[in-house]
Amino acid sequence: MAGFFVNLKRGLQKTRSGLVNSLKSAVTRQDPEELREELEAVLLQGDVGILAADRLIKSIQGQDGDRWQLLEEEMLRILEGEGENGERPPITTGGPHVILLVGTNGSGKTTTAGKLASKYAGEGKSVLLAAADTYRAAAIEQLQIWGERSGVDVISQERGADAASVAYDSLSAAIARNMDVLIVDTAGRLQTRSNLMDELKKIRRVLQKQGDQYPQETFLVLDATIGQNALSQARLFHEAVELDGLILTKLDGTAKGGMVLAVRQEVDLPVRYIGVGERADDLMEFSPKEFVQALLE
Ligand SMILES: Nc1nc2c(ncn2[C@@H]2O[C@H](COP(=O)(O)OP(=O)(O)OP(=O)(O)O)[C@@H](O)[C@H]2O)c(=O)[nH]1
Ligand SMILES: [Mg+2]
Repeated sequence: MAGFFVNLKRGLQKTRSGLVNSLKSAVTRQDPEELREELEAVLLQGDVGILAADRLIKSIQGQDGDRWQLLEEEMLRILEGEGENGERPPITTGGPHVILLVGTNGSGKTTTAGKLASKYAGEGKSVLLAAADTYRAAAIEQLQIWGERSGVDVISQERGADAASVAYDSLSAAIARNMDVLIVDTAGRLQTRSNLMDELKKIRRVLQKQGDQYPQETFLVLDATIGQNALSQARLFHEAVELDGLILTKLDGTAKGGMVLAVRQEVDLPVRYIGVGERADDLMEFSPKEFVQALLE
């Protein structure tokens, strides 16, 4: 098995031994009412969410086939989504590909920025990091440590500087230096605080000033351990800054990895990466098929 898949399975270990083991026992129920009740209890316990749980239960109820297989197929359909699951814009050579990371406090933005920088640098791309979290000096240092590890420069200003100005300068630098990728880290903020959401809108606006294409991708970084709260976070951030996708972190730390299904079902945004640990290679490109396989097989 590829190292990637082993790592993914290891990252999902808690969910595998919590949710998946109970599911295995639930699907063996013969009485239809018992089957429904037990499936529902197990799925909700695993944070799969009402709507996705309903779909999964219906995919088995009254069907003849192998129940495990039916479940696997329906999970895949949920994760592949229906609407907005289009291709990601390719990283071209016509100017930097800008990735803007947003999210609530402690969701894993800075770590994800560092992991992404390391990933792209490892692929031979030229990468720049922007420290647009100017609230805490520690935030800038944290990003610099990630930058040093992968040989990536970090554009920053002093603590307290205007975050949008850091974003603007970083994009100018990325253009001037002919960089392939610019990753912008931002401060954690509550989705319900309108002044903080306005700051994010301003960051997007100043990036767009340098070209309509910027930022090519805005990702919400979501902590997978917060459960159904993630749904309202995703909706409000999407309203404010038009997200292109989600990054779910800390899946290694929860038995409730079913929330990946909940967000995919209830918020029409693709999951692009998942975080399954604190190391640089613990960020994985999300593939519905591999995810379902690593979970159920
Ligand atoms: N186990 C695990 N820990 C993670 C993962 N991603 C991030 N973390 C940890 O979560 C904590 C918070 O991560 P940060 O990257 O600092 O989060 P942030 O969103 O930048 O936080 P603020 O800037 O304060 O809003 C750190 O201890 C990270 O190491 C993950 O996928 N798995
Ligand atoms: Mg941070």
